[in-house]
Amino acid sequence: MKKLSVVVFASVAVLSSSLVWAEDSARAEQIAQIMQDRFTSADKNADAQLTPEEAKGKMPYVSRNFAQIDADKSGTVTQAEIRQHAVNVRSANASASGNVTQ
Ligand SMILES: [Ca+2]
Repeated sequence: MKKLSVVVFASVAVLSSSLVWAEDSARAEQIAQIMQDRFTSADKNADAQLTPEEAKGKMPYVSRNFAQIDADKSGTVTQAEIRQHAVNVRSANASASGNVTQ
């Protein structure tokens, strides 16, 4: 009987963490979509890269953190660099707060 309640508890724990993950993932998808729309609208010459001038005004966060996001120091940022920057910031914040990320 004790074993059964442990199994039930474990299943509930797994289920709730999956639900939290699904919500996070839906939110992440939404954010990714918004980010992509803003990127596309900022990318005036449609070369899939933003110059500091293109980022200015349209993507203020990218504009402010341009040098940090431009990982390969090419003078432009791509969506991949912005995504990678977001991942880096998120894991840095998680380690700072002591939370464990997935
Ligand atoms: Ca561009």
